[in-house]
Amino acid sequence: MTSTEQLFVNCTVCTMAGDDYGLIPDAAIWVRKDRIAWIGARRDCPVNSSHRIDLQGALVTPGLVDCHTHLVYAGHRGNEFEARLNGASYADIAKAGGGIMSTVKASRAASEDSLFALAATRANRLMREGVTTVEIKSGYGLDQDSELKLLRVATRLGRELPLTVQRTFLGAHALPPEFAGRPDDYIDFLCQTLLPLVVSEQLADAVDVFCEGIGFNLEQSRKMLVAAKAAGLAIKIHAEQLSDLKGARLAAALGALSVDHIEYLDPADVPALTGSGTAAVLLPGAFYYLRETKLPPIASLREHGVPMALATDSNPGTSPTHSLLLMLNMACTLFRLTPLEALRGITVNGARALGMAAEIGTLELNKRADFAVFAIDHPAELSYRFGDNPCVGRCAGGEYQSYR
Ligand code: DI6
Ligand code: FE
Repeated sequence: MTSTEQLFVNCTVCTMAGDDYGLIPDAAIWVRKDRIAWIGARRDCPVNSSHRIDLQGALVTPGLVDCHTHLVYAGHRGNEFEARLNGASYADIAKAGGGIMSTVKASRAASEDSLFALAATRANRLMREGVTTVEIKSGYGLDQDSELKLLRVATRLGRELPLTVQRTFLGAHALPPEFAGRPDDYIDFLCQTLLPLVVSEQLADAVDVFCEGIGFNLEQSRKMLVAAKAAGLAIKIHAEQLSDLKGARLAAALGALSVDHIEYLDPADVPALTGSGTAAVLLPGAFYYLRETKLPPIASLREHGVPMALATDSNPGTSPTHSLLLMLNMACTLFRLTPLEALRGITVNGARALGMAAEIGTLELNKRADFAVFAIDHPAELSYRFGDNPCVGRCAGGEYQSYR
């Protein structure tokens, strides 16, 4: 075996391929460069090598996928959290310049280097739990230079960290003050001026839009997503988070990779998500933090076989967390997902929500050598505990790091 070949032994593998966990006790994983060259029961392993890594009886899952984050931003909103608990309303806070626009102000003022340092710290917290792929949106710039700056930071994170980064252009996150009262003009600016620059600099893999009463309406969302498709980018949507504007139907009809939040998605609209392969991305962190009570239509998503992904929605306003493992417990406790469904949500279905299922999300021959190592006996323990991190090692593209 050469130095780019490693044999991992003495572990239970949870492949997440097929209808169950895909458990292989006393397994071996042969990694060659950044690929899985062989995986199965150690007794059947075709290679015997001195360059072996003993995982000490740990449980190995596919590398975790956080398929919805807003990791690149400056400032925080802890003051607003305190104000709200002292009785201030969202309207009071917005009037005082709070909310998304306070994060936009801080992000516009921050340098690319300082934004990189802030986001890298957040990404490292996710990686320490076993995350190997993360989706990162823009959306706190809302002008040409700042949106490009945020996307350059996201691109740099993927280049400088042992982490796969999928970048999403979310210029249609909120209406900036320069376009106050003129949302249609802002959408035209995004589609005709900013999107072409994002594409020419190759700064995004997908485009997203916040389709909501406090965001953009259905027609403005359609315009943004149609322009994104015409520019050759994948599309996603923040839909039905606070009301039912039929954004999920629109995005699925346009072939979106995912429809995200969907607390207010009408169960009767779920069949419209099938056929296009669109994944539903559940975001229990924002649901919990906003003390939302309207549950996503989980039973209908299950009935119609819509892949359910799960993500942190890490952002300073409605989901200020850097723990994807916590989302597992929240998905089970708040949304009543089973532990198997929840773990699918941050592995194989997280990969689907990013259009990366051929590359990652399960532990199978020739997939990327992305896996997480946990000091637990059964995968359900990952959802059972909350606020705990049993990750003792992580392999990203064949680069292994032990945390023991
Ligand atoms: N939905 C959300 O919950 C966040 N953005 C979005 O589209 C809120 C972002 C923030 O409050 O900073
Ligand atoms: Fe979000």
